[in-house]
Amino acid sequence: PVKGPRSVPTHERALEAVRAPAADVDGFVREFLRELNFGQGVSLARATVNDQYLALARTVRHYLMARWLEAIAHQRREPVKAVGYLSAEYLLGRQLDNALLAADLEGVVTDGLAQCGLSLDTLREQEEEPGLGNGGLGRLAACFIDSLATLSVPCIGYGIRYEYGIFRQTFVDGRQVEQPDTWLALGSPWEFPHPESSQPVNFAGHTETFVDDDGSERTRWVPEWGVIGVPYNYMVPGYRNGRVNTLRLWSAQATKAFDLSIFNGGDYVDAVRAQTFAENISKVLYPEDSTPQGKELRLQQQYFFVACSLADFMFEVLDKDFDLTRLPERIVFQLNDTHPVIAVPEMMRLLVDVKKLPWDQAWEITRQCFNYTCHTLLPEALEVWPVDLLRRLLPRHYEIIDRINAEFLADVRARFPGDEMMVRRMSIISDYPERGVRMAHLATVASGRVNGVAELHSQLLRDKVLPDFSRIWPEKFTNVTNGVTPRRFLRHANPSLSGLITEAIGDGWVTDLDKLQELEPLAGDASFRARFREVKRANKSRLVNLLRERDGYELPVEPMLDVMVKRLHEYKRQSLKLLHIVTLYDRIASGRVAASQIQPRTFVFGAKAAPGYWMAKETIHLINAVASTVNSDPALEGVLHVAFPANYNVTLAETLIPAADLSEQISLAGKEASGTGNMKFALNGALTIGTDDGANVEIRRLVGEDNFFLFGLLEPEVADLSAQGYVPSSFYESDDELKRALDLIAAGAFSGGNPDTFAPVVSNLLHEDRFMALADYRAYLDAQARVDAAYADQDAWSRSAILNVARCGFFSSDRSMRDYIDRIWHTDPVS
Ligand code: F58
Repeated sequence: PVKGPRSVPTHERALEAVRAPAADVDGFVREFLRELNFGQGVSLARATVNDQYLALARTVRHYLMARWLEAIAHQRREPVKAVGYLSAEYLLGRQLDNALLAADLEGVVTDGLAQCGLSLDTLREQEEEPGLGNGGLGRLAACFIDSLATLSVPCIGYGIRYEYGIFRQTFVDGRQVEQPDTWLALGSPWEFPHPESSQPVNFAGHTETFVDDDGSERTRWVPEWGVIGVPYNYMVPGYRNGRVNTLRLWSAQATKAFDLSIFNGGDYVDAVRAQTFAENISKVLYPEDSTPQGKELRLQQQYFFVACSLADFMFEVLDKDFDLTRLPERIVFQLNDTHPVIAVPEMMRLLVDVKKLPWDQAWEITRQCFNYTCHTLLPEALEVWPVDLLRRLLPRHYEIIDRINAEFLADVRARFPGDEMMVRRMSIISDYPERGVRMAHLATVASGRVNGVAELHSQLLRDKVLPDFSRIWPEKFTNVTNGVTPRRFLRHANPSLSGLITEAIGDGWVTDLDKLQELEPLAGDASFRARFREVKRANKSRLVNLLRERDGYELPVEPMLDVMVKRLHEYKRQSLKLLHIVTLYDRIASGRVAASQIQPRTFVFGAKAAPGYWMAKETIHLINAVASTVNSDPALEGVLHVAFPANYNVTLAETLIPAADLSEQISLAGKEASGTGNMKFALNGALTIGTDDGANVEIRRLVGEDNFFLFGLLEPEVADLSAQGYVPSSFYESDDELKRALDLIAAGAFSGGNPDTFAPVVSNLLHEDRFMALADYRAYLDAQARVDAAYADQDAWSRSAILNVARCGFFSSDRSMRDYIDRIWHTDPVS
């Protein structure tokens, strides 16, 4: 990489006082027009909406720039410990409004744009959200970096700048069709490329031993090929506290040396092909959710971004000659699931091979620098890399892993002599079904702390996923319940409710969400309840407008709005939700219940299926089929409606969640690690119907059981039923309504009479039903009947909804971050 000189002559330094433009309307307009003219190169009269948006984004950046540069300089100067958040995904959502909110500029910008004859509402719609994540895990990372900046904790988020983020979902004849997400196409005003800080990353080749100058035997890696990682920096502004942290995302580029040699050989076509090959590494986000992809490109991505990130922190952020034995005083890396775990052998390689530290000392340092968060309970979601692949792509790393494992197993044998079964169970390298590296074991061995993401999950992690590890190292395991940022998901997403809350208790809640408790007495105030209902109504009209503009869709919102939005996965049980809807449909269609006796509802689904997850895609097709049948039946008009807007993403969530009355959190107990959508809904005043799973457990405990609709098997009951041998068809046989619902689908009632269309879905439920939807069906319908009864009393419902808001302060990601700091990181904020 080209490393330009960095130092600036002193006389110039004195001139370089970075000053934000004046934060008033005139100051803004001047800066905005300057950006439009000189940055974008157009006059106001000729500017397209995209020109205007880009100029606006750049103008807003200027207001944050001084603080950002200050934070970066401080990081170099002062010996403070930073958090290095290592995550393959950041599901950021739109940046403009977040920046305006953090910098308190919304008023000035609205007025300034109006002076130019422009509207902020139009410009904000121009932004393509960076969808650099799949779902909960990626969104959590985005919430966490927001909270750390707001808490003034120094943090660098490290990740990948995917050229294509999560696919854009469309429906063709009710089936999901994926389109590439071209989020960079119209310009990316929020990023700052820094090619001068590029990092080389190597792959493949072999290792060899040699005798060093000091006579010691050492190993070196002779790689076969390499790429360059170019960092792109993003601002992560704290909420009105003057702190701006950095998110650094890496983009892969071909090395000059690599293609020059081929160019010189005269083969232009091959040279360009080499470039494409290198740049493929950061081309696209893997859209798999819950089950990892064992593909080589995925391992390349993982190693690519952690190699760049470690070198960046150790040799760029810190001085080149920094005493690395003191590294743990300056950084703590958090491994967001196993995707970045290859960082562990990489750090060992840097310390032992490059910096020539003794192995034991390097291991001591490494163990102090890493902690690991697990986000799953599904065994198939635990990453295992085939030994052959890992050894071919990263031969030196494989050797290092092998040695870590050998030393670890020696330790296990010393503690439990003769227990070879235990040794096998715990080994980082498994023998069966093929030789593979169990990344969760490597992460656990190398980390100071291992945490789950909700109380129940952390307990199951200890007892069921990593039981041997928690037995030998009980103190290593801890819980940090997830949280969501109140800035994006309440203050920004729900301005009406925010206004009402602020009027009642002041605006301190935005950074201290526990303050919402002060709303509790107002749940008993009839006029407050009426205003709260008014807010819901306004949020529903906002949603209607959005869907009309976005999709040309007319959403009926008079009825209760019942929402299930999350990735499509069998364990989350969208099929159970469908069985409820089909049963209501059948009750009316068969005349068992008069339409007038049904509590009217609008059901909204939002869900992407992994492109290769066949059953999930069939379920999407079925949801759309049920929607079109239900919505075109005149007898159901004003009674039942099913909407499935395509391409659910962060932006849609921001309008959808504040409008919801009922939040569907219906995974099989013991399968959803935490959930975070559940928190967003409760915080926005929706009541939850949910199982005793993930963070639902804590939500219910906090909001009170009267304000939460619990149903379904408990986790130990699931385990028992499984052990007995679960027979889904027995539930079908013994519940007439369930039988009718499944028979209707099977008979083709939603597929134009064609019984084949959904036969696989029905057959899967009837004969396999891995996630026990049929076992929970009756309990679910009963709970839905309780929902109907409760909703009939609007005033009592509002009371419960307000109590949900008042009691959910715990679910702020600020609190999660404080927990990480206290239990895991031991870092301090900077003043
Ligand atoms: C999610 N995991 C959990 N994984 O399912 C959810 O319960 C939890 O609330 C959330 O993490 C945050 O802790 C999740 O989103 C992924 O998307 C991975 C992407 C890469 C492949 C494996 C799944």
